[in-house]
Amino acid sequence: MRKTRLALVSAFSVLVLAAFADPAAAQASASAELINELNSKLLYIAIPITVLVEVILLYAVVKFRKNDNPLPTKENRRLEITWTIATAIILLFVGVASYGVLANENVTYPGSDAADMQEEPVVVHAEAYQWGWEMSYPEEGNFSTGTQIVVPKDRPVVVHVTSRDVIHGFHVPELAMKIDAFPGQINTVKTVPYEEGEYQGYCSEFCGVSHSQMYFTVEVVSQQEYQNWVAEQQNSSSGGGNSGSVEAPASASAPALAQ
Ligand SMILES: [Cu+2]
Repeated sequence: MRKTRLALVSAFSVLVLAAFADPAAAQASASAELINELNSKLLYIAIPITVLVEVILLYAVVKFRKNDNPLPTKENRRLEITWTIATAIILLFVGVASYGVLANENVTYPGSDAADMQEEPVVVHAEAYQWGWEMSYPEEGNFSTGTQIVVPKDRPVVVHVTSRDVIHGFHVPELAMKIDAFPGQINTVKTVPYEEGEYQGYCSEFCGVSHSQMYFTVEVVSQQEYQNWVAEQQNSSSGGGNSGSVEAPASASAPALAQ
């Protein structure tokens, strides 16, 4: 019995330590930071509760395994009040913590009027169609870049997402950006990218035979690189060219599946 208890206590301690020792990895965007932090917070609550329930269960199974004459539990008002209040406090914490994240404009964008951004955002228009994407920059001369989005680091980015035909989905998992693309409607998603790099995006709503080829890329670059890129795009679009001259569009690097 002592050994079992010792084993359970050590297992519990290891779990708790592992949960807290997990280093807060650098997050790719403001949205990813909010969502991943909430996830960890909820995990810190869920792990002790899970362990506690399992310990009580195992204890009861072992302790009463040879009980031939089981008696019903007596009413214990104090215990009932305790677990009711404890549960209420935990649920309240979960609710408040989740609402705080859900109400953040980097998770649920409230619309252009409600958003109070300190810095002028980069605006990207993303139009989905069967089967591809047409990205454009309406506030930079409306040039199109095919399946390529380029945005500067540490500046708000607003993506207006719509569809030409059926329902698609705009999803960039690493930046924690996801929103449906509806025909005849514009849905907006916002974030602030923190880490330079190339992020894979794709359609998250099954939309037909070539759904799996609806890739796009989000490239996060420095402010200076972004300015240069915009100037280059504006020059090439006024000269008759159109799309992504910096690098090949995502569809070229994505696995080419037979149509
Ligand atoms: Cu699609």
